[in-house]
Formats: sequence, C-alpha cells, structure tokens
Amino acid sequence: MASNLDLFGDGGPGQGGRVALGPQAVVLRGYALPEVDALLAGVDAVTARAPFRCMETPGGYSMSVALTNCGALGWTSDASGYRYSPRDPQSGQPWPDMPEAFARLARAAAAEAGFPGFAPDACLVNRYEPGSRLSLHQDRNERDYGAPIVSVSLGMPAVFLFGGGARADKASRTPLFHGDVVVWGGVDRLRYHGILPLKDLPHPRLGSLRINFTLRKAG
Ligand code: MD3
Ligand code: FE
Repeated sequence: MASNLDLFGDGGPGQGGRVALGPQAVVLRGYALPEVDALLAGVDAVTARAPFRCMETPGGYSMSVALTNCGALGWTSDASGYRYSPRDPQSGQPWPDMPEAFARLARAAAAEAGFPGFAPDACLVNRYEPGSRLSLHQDRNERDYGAPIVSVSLGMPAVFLFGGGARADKASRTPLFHGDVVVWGGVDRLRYHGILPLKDLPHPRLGSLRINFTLRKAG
C-alpha cells in the first residue's frame, strides 16, 4: 500500500495523508481539521465541569502538563500512584460525559487504521504551555492492551518521541500538528513515548497552547 501511504507526503501541517510510525501506529495528518469547532466546543464543555489541573506524580513532582478527563473513567496521578477512576478527585463528581464528537472521530480514525469497532470509555485531555513536556513513559494502566489508543492534537505543534519496548531504546522524533490524529495499537501499544518541551509557536486559533486528547478503552 506504499502508493496510498505517500500520496500526500509528510511535509507539514494540514496536508492530509498518513505517516507510519510503526507497524501498527499511524499519523493521519489533518484528519480532525473538519471537526475542530465541535472538538473545541467539547473541550470547553468538559473543562467547565472538570477544570485543567497539574497533578502530582508518585515521585512528588508536579506535572508540567495540565490535564482533565471525560468519559466513564479518568486517568489520575497522586502520591500513591497512577490509576483510572470513575470520579474527579477534585470535585468528587463523575467525570463529564465524553462529547459525541470525540467518540465519533476516534471510532472513525481507529477503523481507518485497522481497528474497527473501537468504543473508548476514557478520554484524557492534556494541556501544554510553552516549556511543558512529557518524559518517556509507557501507557499501561488500561485493562486491555488489545484496544488501540487514538490521540488528537490541537493548537501549537509538538515533537513526539517514539521509543521501543525498553526505556533505553533509541526514540524517533515526529512533529505533531493542529488537526493530526494518531492511532496506536497492537505491537506498538506498549512502546515508550513522550513529548519534547514545547516551543512557543503561537497558533492562530489557540494561541500559546497545545491541547492533546487521547481516547482509550481503560476498563
Ligand atoms: C504511544 N500523551 O497522554 S499522544 C499520554 O501528546 C500521552 O499529550 C502525549 O502520551 C501527548 O499518555 C502523546 C500520543 C500517544 C498516546 C498514547 C500512546 C502515543 C502513544 C500509547 C502507546 C504508544
Ligand atoms: Fe502516553
């Protein structure tokens, strides 16, 4: 399918087309662009009820990325560890409903990448400012590694680090732009990954912010 993969190249933002990061990890360039208005309205609806906050790591540091969640389960971190929880620890309330536009986009993107029938029950929403970073980690708090993770990037660009199955494995670097959607599954699901410290490259719509949300089957 090489002709399909490279029709539009990988030159930059908003160009369409796909970039394979691994055997079962693919960037769908600009896939979310037609849905940006609905997605940002969804982010506003979620953060009105569950504001962005910087969580503590088990090691006692404050994360530079601020986060919130929507859907039945939300990812949280505190001194005692990482876990998925049905309630926002800050309010004691259930996390806000997952906006329809999030679930629909994730399902379509997953199918496009070879994972039909994706039904996420958790969505972690990350907010980056200039200097925010996410050090290399694995996502392993979800119950079923057979389900993919779908990630949507909005606002300022970021450099994504994609390593291997061990923290010390060399990581490749890939830019992620406003509107890009990435699907990770199968053999690529447990690879180490992270985000380099963000440069301040203000985005016309979102200013000096990057919003990334990841849809998961956590329970
Ligand atoms: C590869 N977020 O929330 S999204 C995370 O841009 C996270 O905010 C980054 O890593 C961000 O956990 C990267 C891309 C991503 C998400 C989950 C993955 C890549 C992944 C799980 C397995 C492998
Ligand atoms: Fe992650």
